[in-house]
Amino acid sequence: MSTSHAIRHVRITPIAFRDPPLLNAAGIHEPWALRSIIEIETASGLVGINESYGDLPMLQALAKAAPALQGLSPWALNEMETRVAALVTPPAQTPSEFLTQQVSLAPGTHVSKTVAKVVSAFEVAMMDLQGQLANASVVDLLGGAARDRVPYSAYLFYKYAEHIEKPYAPDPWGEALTPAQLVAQAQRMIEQYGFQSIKLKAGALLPGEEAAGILALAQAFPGTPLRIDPNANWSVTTSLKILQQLRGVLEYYEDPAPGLDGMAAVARECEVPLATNMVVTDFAEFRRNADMGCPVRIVLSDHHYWGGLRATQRLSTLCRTFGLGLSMHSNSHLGISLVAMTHLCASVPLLTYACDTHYPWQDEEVIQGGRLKFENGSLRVPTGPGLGVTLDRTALARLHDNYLRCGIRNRNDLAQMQKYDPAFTGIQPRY
Ligand code: GKR
Ligand code: MG
Repeated sequence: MSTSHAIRHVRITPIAFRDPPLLNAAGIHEPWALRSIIEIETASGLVGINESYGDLPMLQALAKAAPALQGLSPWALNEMETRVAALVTPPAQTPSEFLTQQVSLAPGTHVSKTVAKVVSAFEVAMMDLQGQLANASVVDLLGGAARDRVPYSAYLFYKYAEHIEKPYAPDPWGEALTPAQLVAQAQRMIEQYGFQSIKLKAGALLPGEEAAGILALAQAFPGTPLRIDPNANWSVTTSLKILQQLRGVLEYYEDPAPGLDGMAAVARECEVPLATNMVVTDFAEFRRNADMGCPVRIVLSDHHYWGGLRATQRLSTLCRTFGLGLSMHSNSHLGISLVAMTHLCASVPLLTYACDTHYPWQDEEVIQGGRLKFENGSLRVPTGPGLGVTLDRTALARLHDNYLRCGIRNRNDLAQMQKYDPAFTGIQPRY
């Protein structure tokens, strides 16, 4: 390859965008969600882009790792991984740090995943460059499309009508704290996006209220696959009690109880498959699940912390070998992440369920052309070179300005909830 395509510059721009007051096991979303936009530029002036986490430790890790790319060919992904690992491998964690992270809902803050997260952040931008060089889309670089569109699910949240701080006008979704409000939220989301399956983020209200929410959805949307995800905020006993109430209604049961041992205890009494983005989050944990006879039957992957698109393809092969299902987890994100995920999901033959996405909860965008359009709940795989999307520089500047002014530097759903309820401890499992 001509050296003119060697990487000569890496730009990381932190951004913030409006995020509604969504409730979860850890607390509540802050008014602004953070991400980083990665731009990798070659000496020839091509720019590969990507989107990743925007919390301070991630920004620091990206900055520390950026020199690893200097002079590298955009094709040299393996060399990039070796260099990144040498630069950013974190020190071993104390047992208490490790435990805190096991229950964290924001995988972007997991120190143990620093290398995987940085590799992923650079890999996607380098593949965007590769695509521009080869005039091929990322899905083709990944081996070609197994499907031309990727299905997503309606990701429902209990929520307040507005943030306590009121930094901008309330979002159009309104309050959702009762079964009727939840059904209205689902109706609105499905009408707008055409989703054909529904996930409820639980672990926020009393478990019985959340079970009532699922039962109301089952009645309102007969035949639509339903999932519930309390993010390990229920004990094994509570998980099993709620399972009884939801018998015959769930497509899968996502992270009801804490830890792989907790999940295994639930699995012994449960005919519904268990899914996770909390206890199988890397290859070592995959092995532990396999050693235990696979109590978790569905892995909800996320290329942002599994080590990238190619690593997730390896995970998909493993899932096939062990007879496990595979789908995708999400966090608050914009279109570049959604498009990268869509290329990836189009490339894996094994994609057993519609993927999660927070996209309907966002109303801003950083790519040219604005918000991406879903058709019947699915997103078409872009066909242009690389990711097939480009940065809207005016929007990038505006979202960076949000970041500079919002004052948030690390996502903290617990501290945010304590503004509403100073007695809230966030200790899990709460029920
Ligand atoms: O956005 O509140 C949220 C979710 O709870 C998110 O943080 C989780 O990581 O969506 C995720 C999940 O499925 O656990
Ligand atoms: Mg989950």
